[in-house]
Amino acid sequence: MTPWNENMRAYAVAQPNIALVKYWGKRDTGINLPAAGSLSLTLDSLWTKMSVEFADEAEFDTLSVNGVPNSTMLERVAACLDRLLGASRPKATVGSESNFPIAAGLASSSSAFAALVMAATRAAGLGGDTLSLARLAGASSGSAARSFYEGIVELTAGDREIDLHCVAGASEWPLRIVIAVTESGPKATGSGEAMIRSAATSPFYRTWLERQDADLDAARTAVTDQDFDRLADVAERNCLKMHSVMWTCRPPVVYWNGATLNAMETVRALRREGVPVFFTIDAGPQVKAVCLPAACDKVAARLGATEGVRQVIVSGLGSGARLLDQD
Ligand code: 2P0
Repeated sequence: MTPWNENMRAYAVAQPNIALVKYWGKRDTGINLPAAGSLSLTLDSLWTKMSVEFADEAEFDTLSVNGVPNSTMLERVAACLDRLLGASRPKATVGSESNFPIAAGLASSSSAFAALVMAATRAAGLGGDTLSLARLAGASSGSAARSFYEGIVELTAGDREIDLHCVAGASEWPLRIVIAVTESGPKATGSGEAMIRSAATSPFYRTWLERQDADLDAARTAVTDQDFDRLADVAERNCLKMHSVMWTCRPPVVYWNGATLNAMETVRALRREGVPVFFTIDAGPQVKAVCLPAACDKVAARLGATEGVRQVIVSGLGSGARLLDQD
């Protein structure tokens, strides 16, 4: 029996994270174990808040996203709660609120599942240190595990489980992230499905995985040395390698649009001018430019003026998932 929280409800917040060395591929789809490690930045200006309330008398789980009932994500949310508490758990009313577009390549599943696991385990009165909670969240969304930690985070993938640690705290190397939003609608192919397709059909997948440890070592060293140029080189290359794997799938997975290329070219032009900035792109068409704080205003202005860019969101590095007061 779980020692349920007195009122069986809790409230939590988590920030999404953006990977510089990407997670793309699973060692075990059953337990959602990544095939290789990754390194990410936890953001501070984007957030997902999640309220979870269990009720013995409730007949169904319900999910609302920004106040609107959502059936698309309900199955994944319910499966996450079953994994945490068993299928005979009481049904839950789950409410999610985010200040950014979901399922659009802005890492919404990382913050959503981190906040969900944080709130649900507390509502159920379960304990757990940060690493245990991160592992539980990772079983539902691989990237969510990283959102339990602040700043610059490394995830290593063992044969049976993941490990995580903070490589640099949010204030230790205060990088800025400028997100160029080129499209805010949901993507056509989910990243989980695209990863499985990559493993099954891309001729580059095996090579991609073989070189992940070397990229992870290079990125970790660049962070600990605060060597921006080395981090820029490894991150851009790692991103382009991941997209090469996607593009060579059958059928191909191409998340970019014309404005994605325009925004990449803006970042390249800034770099040629000596501005410390580099790009990364996830499973979506948005371009994330990472820069040193002094360059942030210039990067935001130039990306904002790039053809096809609809919105620019600026963020620093943020904290790991945490509980909020109920009211
Ligand atoms: C990352 N992505 O490292 C990579 C880069 C997308 C592109 O982690 O299948 O939605 O649920 O474990 O958590 C996508 O993450 O994937 C992702 P699942 P998830 O950020």
